[in-house]
Amino acid sequence: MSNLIYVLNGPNLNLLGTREPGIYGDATLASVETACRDRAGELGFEIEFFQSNSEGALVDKIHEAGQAGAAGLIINAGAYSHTSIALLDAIRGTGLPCVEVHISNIFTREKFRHHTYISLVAIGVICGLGPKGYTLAIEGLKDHLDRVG
Ligand code: CA2
Repeated sequence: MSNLIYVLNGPNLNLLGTREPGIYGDATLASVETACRDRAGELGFEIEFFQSNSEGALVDKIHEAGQAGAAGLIINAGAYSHTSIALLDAIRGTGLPCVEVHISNIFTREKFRHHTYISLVAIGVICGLGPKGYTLAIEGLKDHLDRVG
């Protein structure tokens, strides 16, 4: 089985650590990437880490993960989580196990954040635990792969 996990980030997450620390904390996306690589390495995985503000670029990256035969996907699609049937279809099309991550607790925020399309195909959803959610997602994905392959 592949040891490659794709960690994908959607719009505005490149701004992490620069604004709105009350909601998203002060970690930068670069520090999230480092934490993901470190934890994945400890568990025997490699990471392809990607951020885009463009929905189409995220769809293309999901296709790439499928074609690469990745072990799985971790995705924080940002606001596209709440709007994008295209991302839902792309993830479903890969057949890869996917863990959805949100830094903030989307259920204590505006009602329009309470629904996500990606949760319809995710094996699990982590939200509200800050950037720690990404490394927890790696652990959850590994447990899933150990159980069901
Ligand atoms: O909590 C999350 O991780 C979100 O996916 C973040 C998205 C938001 O639209 C989702 O509802 C929940 C927004 C990301 C914006 O990130 C920023 C970080 C710092 C400064 C400004 C934006």
